[in-house]
Order: sequence, then C-alpha cells, then structure tokens
Amino acid sequence: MVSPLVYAPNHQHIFNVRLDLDIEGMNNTVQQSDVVADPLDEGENPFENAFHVLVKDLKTEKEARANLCLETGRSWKIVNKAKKNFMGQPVGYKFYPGENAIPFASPNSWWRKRAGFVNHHVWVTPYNEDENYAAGDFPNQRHGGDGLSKWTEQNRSIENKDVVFWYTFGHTHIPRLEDYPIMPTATIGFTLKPNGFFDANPSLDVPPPVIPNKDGKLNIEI
Ligand SMILES: [Cu+2]
Repeated sequence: MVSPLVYAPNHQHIFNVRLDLDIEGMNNTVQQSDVVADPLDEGENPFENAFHVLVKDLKTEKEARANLCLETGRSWKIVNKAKKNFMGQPVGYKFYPGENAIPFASPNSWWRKRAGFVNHHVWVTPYNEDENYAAGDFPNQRHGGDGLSKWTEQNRSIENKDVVFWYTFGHTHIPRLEDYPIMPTATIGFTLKPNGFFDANPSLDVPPPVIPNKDGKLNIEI
C-alpha cells in the first residue's frame, strides 16, 4: 500500500538487448570469464590470497547459455582471434553486467512461456537476419516457445562466427511510498569496455614506455 486505498503490486521489469558485435571484422568468438581462488598450497599460495581467471571459449549455443555469477565475478569478452594487439593477444571488448534479477514467476506461467529469453541472462547465436527479437516475432496471444529458447536448441556453432550476444537484465520492483504519485527515474544497464583492443589507454597523451616499432619489435625505453 503506497497511499490509503492505493495498492502498488510487486513486479519485475525484464529487458533483452541484442548486440550484433563486430570486433575488427565479423569473425568473432565469445569467451566466458570466471574468477576463482587458487588452490590452497603452502608452496604456490602461501598467503592463501591468490586468485586467477578461467577463460572459456564458447563453442556452441547451448554452452553459451548462462546466468550471472557473483561468486566468480562472471563476465564475457568478445574477441577476434585473427587480429592481435601489440602484446600478441586477440583484440576484444568486454561485457560487464549491471544490476540484474532472476524471474520469480514459475516457468509454467504464461508470460514466461512467451518470454523464454528470461531463462538465461546470456545467450549467443550465430547471426541470422530473421532472428531479431528475443521472444520471437509475435509473442502476444500465442502459446510461447519461440525466440532464443527455440533457436538455440539447434545448438549451432558460434566459434569464430558473426556472433550475436543477447543479454537479459531485470529489475525487481518492490514499490515504496516515494514511488507515488509519480515515480522517480530508475536506471539499469551494462557496460562494454575495450579490453586489449587498444595497445594502451587511448584517452591519455602519455605514451607507454614500451612501444612496437615498424617491424613489430619492441623498443624498450626505461
Ligand atoms: Cu516498476
């Protein structure tokens, strides 16, 4: 209740964005990154504080279906393995999720059948000009089952392809008195950052001490 006789129901806002990324060309691969603690080992990890990143190349549509994971700080990187930065790593952009939610409605509820894209936060598909909307072309008044949940059942290859990265993100709205009578703005989103795409911070007029020369060899100035 947000005012006498005014009831504001709990609800969720769930969005999906379709990112047809082309990192230095169309043939891209999506990598899932998970941060994990190093095993406890007196020799290798004596202070029990070391951790590293597990990077997995996503090869098929089913393998790419995933949810956010706070335990591993999960993120995704889209790379072009044919194009390298000056350290010899594939150029890429990293996708950092923002606020998100898990749907609370049952998978049998009508809206979830029609919006199967809410079953995962991340989906990756090979580009197809007919696949434009996460829930399919005509979700309303239908029995559901179209869109990402149907297309990705084909389990197509997504490695070194013109990939499309789909991100589902939601906000769980438990209304408060301050949302009434006019609700203030709420924001939600994600971030794309170059990650090994440039050879150094491109926004500073400070050259890095190590730069490659015309032959691709390193001039080291200390
Ligand atoms: Cu709301």
